[in-house]
Amino acid sequence: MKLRAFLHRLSPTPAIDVVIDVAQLIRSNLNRRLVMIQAAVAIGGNLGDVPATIAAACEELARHESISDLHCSHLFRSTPMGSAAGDPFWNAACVFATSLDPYVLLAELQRVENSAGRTRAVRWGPRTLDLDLILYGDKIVESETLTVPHPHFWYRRFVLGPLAELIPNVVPPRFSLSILELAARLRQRPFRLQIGGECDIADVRGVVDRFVAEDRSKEIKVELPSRAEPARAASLALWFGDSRQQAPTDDESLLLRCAEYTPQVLTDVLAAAVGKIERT
Ligand code: A4P
Ligand code: MG
Repeated sequence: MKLRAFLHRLSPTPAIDVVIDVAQLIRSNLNRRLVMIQAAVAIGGNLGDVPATIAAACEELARHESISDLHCSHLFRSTPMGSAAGDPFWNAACVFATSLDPYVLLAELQRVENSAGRTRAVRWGPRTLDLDLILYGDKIVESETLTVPHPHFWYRRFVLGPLAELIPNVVPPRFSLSILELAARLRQRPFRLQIGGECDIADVRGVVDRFVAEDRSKEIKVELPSRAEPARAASLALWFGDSRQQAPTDDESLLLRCAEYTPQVLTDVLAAAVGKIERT
């Protein structure tokens, strides 16, 4: 205001107001562009020439005017998660600085998915390209259309493996472990799985036994939750049902709240947590 009065004194014409307004608009736009947030994106696909699709997607993102310093991980091969998932997946990750707001960034990721021929007929079905926003700086977003940090990244080897190449020391908001530590925990053997909540434990054990029987090397040790032995020692704690107060751990990053127990939920979570990934 002081500046406006000063300039008016120098040039007492209405045109000076227009000049000042335009200058302020340019300055606020420049300021907005200067706020760059580091975003982390998980990349996956198992339909078509996925390595070529991933390379094209990374190039397209890197060319975006509001994205800079884009780095991509190596490509990984991974065991498919989900009964309808289809063939083994290719997975990767990229990190970049962006001035896009998280919702605009999500729309941009979906535009790139669509341009790679992505269809959405089956949940967790085979796909040409999946781009999930895992982290957006240290921001937490919880809405109908966007949850960041991504709610399921922390128990998925096919997300953590590639991400650990790029940002090993980043500790995601609400977590007490870094990306590298979260990835290392899933490689612990025996894999200590704690289970609790409103489910039939014998039933759950049956599912785990069938899962392990397919590949003995997974060495999964199932434990019941107990206050005496905190879940911090576990590789993963699953809580079926939503009675928060009875949860067996105070470390939310260890605990997956499965709203409803089905053998498929447990099998999918286990496949993501202990399934093989291989860097290519
Ligand atoms: N959405 C909410 N939060 C986010 C976020 N942080 N990032 C919403 C991206 N999207 C987010 O996603 C469904 C909706 O989630 C979006 O409309 C958005 O508003 P989608 O991509 O259309 O559908 P989807 O991919 O089937 O669901 P989702 O939840 O992304 O699936 P997942 O969990 O990624 O699982 N096995 C292996 N080995 N490797 C894989 O990469 N991927 C999947 C897909 C299954 N099995 C896999 C892999
Ligand atoms: Mg997705």
